[in-house]
Amino acid sequence: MEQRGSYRPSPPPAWTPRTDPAPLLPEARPYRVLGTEAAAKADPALLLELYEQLVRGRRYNAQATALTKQGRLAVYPSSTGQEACEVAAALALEERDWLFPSYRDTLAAVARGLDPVQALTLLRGDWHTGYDPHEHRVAPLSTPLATQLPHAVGLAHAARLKGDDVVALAMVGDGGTSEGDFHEALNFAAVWKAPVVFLVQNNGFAISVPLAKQTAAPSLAHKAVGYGMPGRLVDGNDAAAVHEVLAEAVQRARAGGGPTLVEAVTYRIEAHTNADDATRYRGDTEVEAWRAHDPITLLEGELTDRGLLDDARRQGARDAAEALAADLRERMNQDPVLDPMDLFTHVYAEQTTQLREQAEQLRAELEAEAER
Ligand SMILES: Cc1ncc(C[n+]2csc(CCOP(=O)(O)OP(=O)(O)O)c2C)c(N)n1
Ligand SMILES: [Mg+2]
Repeated sequence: MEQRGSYRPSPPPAWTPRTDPAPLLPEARPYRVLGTEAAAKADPALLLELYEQLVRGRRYNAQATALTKQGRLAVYPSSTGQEACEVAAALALEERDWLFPSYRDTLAAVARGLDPVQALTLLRGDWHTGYDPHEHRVAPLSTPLATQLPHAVGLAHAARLKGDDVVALAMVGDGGTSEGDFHEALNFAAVWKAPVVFLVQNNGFAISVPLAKQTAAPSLAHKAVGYGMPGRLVDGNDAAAVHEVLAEAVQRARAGGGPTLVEAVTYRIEAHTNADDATRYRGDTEVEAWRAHDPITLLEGELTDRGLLDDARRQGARDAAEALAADLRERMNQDPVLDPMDLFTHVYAEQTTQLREQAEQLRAELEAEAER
């Protein structure tokens, strides 16, 4: 900087250069693998596994949506169109790692091995989480936006302090990035170099609110730079690309390199949930354009092109998906046996006075009803 005159004020005394932002910047365009040179290097076994899981996932979404219409499921936030993110997130982790899903990420939990019916307990309104989070290391599906993120950071940081080789992958929506919890989680993850990966599924909407009304950032991946972690921008419908980017981020976290923020650009094909009418805030043209960029079609094209997918294998994937749907249908059609008093257990280690009073009130009402 050019000096003026003879006056020489000193620079700010405590300032030292910090992180160079350039290496943290995300790609200018969503990273893609399918149909590019990079796809030729991808492991055929992995591509086939991704494909089979995508087909199963799409069928699971359709079946769960049908169950809402039959009154067997209270609500289902479908991830149709977003299956590549769901499946890649599950497959990028080792068994010992932890997944922190949001309410839209049932599929990721199922792809990680969770019982398909147990995964729907919360959305059925039956019980608390409905599964043992420790069994498959899947945290409860989180309905309050972004609250799963500080939990993921806490678990990852604690694991690092204990010397456990564990990475946490936390999933959040584009709308969730406006929450204070998002900021707090990313800030401390970076300061502590916690082994955590943040996957933002930018599906265009937070219910009816489009991304343009959500943020003025150049991209959601750019937010990473402000926290001092790398941001990655990936085509969220390209299963091979999402898997590659997440696997790299997981590896980086495991090696002590700290967190990464991944923005996967995708689209919510269905309405927000069965309780929402998406035609009130978006047009068919947009939906059709995304249908033409379907995650299953994209991967099927690559596999067929490379001679990796024959008719028998394709049929096998469809049959497995049908079997999953049939099992889901059958078990979800059985009436659950529930004790309303369970509402009050597993809330606090020590019951509060208010909860005790409410429990007594409910018990009295249930007894009175039974006598009638
Ligand atoms: C803390 C909090 N505020 C508001 C809501 C109500 N709410 C439920 S879903 C949703 C939209 C979230 O959109 P996004 O994060 O993009 O996820 P998507 O549903 O698209 O997967 C809102 C505002 C909530 N669940 N939690
Ligand atoms: Mg969204």
